Amino acid sequence: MNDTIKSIATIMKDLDNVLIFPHVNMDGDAIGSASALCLALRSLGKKAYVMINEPVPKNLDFLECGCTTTDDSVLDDVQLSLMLDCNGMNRISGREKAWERGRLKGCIDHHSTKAKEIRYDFSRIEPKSAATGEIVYNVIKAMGCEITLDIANCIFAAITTDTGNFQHTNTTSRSHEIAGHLYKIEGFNSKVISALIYDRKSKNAIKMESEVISNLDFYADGKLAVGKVTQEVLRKTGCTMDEADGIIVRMMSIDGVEGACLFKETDSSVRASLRGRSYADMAKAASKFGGGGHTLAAGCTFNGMSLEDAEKAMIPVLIDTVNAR
Ligand SMILES: [Mn+2]
Repeated sequence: MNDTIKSIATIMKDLDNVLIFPHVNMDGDAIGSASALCLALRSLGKKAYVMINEPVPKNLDFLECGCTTTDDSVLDDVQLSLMLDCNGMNRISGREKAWERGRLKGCIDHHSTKAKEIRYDFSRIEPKSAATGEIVYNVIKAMGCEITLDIANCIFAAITTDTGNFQHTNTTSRSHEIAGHLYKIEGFNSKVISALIYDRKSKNAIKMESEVISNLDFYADGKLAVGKVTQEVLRKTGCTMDEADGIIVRMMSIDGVEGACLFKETDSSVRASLRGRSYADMAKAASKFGGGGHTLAAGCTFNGMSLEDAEKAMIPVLIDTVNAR
């Protein structure tokens, strides 16, 4: 059962020391909504931090707003550990110790695949919200906080990234309404934020994108596109894996593609990012391999598996997924 925005706001207003946990491989919604909430809590005189254990991707660095920390012992007493834009322990891996410090555990998320291993003292999961940033915006308003320019930038970044610039089918009138409110904040400029997020790719990243795109495999009469970011591609182009983020968007822009899968090879695992266009249930496909996400945007990780084996396991499932109609 979901707690109401109002009751969550009331609980949060009563707490002084809060740690916020965005998910691993953080995206604009994870770090944007985490920093927005952190800034709002600080504006109420509370101590709050966004607990991370990996660098914030370069194109999202402006969303840190002085909120992030990697220090497990940053607060003496943690009254609340709050999971944001995710709801299971595997999504905050490497930060379990810090998570356990919270006397209360809370969760604000919009992913429909629910983890059951945590007993939250309060939680709100809205699968119909395009971004966790939308829910966080409402919590911030319910706490009576002013939407500062920094908070507005964070919320806008959260919504624009999770809706693919308001193009994905998860976009609702509320996404636009909240964005509309942000335009009224003095100094707010959506173009500036979009340019920071989308227009700071390195030349090498563009080279990597070309390399991956020119080697795509197609299945199911072109309905499924599969790409690979191998360690070799990274070496050859001098890129890091976080620079591969936009490639799947390009794959989805190909005419006739209903589903896309981008494999990302690391030393010890293979991560599959999945996207669907209209009917392909990618969350279901990902869940077959212990992953999850949204219907049209999901992912899973193959631990200790070669890229070849991951492909062998995944592609038949994806062919069925794009043919399921
Ligand atoms: Mn999200």
